[in-house]
Amino acid sequence: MVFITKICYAVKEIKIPRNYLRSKFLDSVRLHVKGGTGGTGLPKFGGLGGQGGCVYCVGSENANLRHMSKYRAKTITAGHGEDSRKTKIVGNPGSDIKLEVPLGVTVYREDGKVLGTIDKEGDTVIVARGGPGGDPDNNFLGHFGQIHHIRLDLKLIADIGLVGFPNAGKSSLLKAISRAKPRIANYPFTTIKPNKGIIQYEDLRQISMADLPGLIEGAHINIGLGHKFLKHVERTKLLLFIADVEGFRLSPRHTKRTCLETVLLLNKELELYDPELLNKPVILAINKMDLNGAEDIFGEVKESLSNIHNIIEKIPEEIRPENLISFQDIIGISALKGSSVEDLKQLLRKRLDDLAEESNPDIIEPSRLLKKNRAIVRERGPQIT
Ligand SMILES: Nc1nc2c(ncn2[C@@H]2O[C@H](COP(=O)(O)OP(=O)(O)OP(=O)(O)O)[C@@H](O)[C@H]2O)c(=O)[nH]1
Ligand SMILES: [Mg+2]
Repeated sequence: MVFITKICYAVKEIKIPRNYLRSKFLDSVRLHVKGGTGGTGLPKFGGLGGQGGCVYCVGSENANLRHMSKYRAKTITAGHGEDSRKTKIVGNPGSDIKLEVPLGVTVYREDGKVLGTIDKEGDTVIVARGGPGGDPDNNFLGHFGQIHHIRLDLKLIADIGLVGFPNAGKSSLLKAISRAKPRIANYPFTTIKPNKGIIQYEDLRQISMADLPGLIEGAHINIGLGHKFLKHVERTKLLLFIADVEGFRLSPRHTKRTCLETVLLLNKELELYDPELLNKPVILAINKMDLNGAEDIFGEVKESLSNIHNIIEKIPEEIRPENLISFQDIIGISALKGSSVEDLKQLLRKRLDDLAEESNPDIIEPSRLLKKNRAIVRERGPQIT
């Protein structure tokens, strides 16, 4: 009896994860792949076995890692090479398998070696080679193909990454600035998976922006959603910090953090995740400027940040970052009312254009460009032979 009661209590204690926290977003998948075996040759007639098929990953705009989950706990095997026969002396090669994967995927092998990255549509990485077919070099015996466990790790490719505490208004800004329709609500962790929106300008220029789940104090020790999603800002060109002008308080049990403190904490969390991230250009947008007294707080925060090296000693150690970010711009906005959102939109474009110019200094002279283009057209165009 005691035993049964114990079991009942044990069942009660198992925590069932809340449904809404079970995100459908997948950013890492492990697969088992195998190249096809080469066909056997025919020594009597010098016949060659067909080469085994290979397994490739190919970049595709419409693919998503969820599609890959059907391959879990299975081995993806390419076709085997055909054996050489009296009636067909050279065996056919085995069929290849092309796995469509989303853009932004890095392919790792089990030993951690990077097999390749997929950034553009059609980018291809070979993940398991087929075995060679039987020929005189291998005594006409076909070989096995490669077998690997591979990991597909997705990092969103976006121009701008939104970083901020929960409830700061990241999703509201994405909604105001692009045509994306993220969920917005007045409680922390409304966003539980990264979203991407496209900002379109009048001249049809497009810039992509990634909205990430909120980051909180202690994310490096896995508090909140932790650092799990920060890898998605690694491949962005520019970071946009969003801070609530009124600061943040997770619950009455937690310390209230002012706007300036949240900015410093974001700086610290990014530094603890990867100090390299601090080398990216960062713009700070202070949101909810429509609230009472926001102008005064904005002025104070701006003043403190311009003078931060002098006051950093007075800041408590638990929120003090070692390397301070120097913000390219500090702007006050109201994502809800739309004020200054247009200014921010233009500013983001300008900063990205400046970055593109910096990283692409050799501008080709127009006459040389014409020559180069003509040569390309000649190579590819119709030719009379
Ligand atoms: N007054 C005011 N409220 C705003 C503004 N921007 C957003 N809010 C409100 O702030 C709350 C949180 O907004 P979200 O856009 O969901 O915030 P978030 O940063 O995406 O939050 P998480 O997804 O939880 O990390 C919502 O109730 C919004 O209506 C603003 O400019 N002014
Ligand atoms: Mg959100």
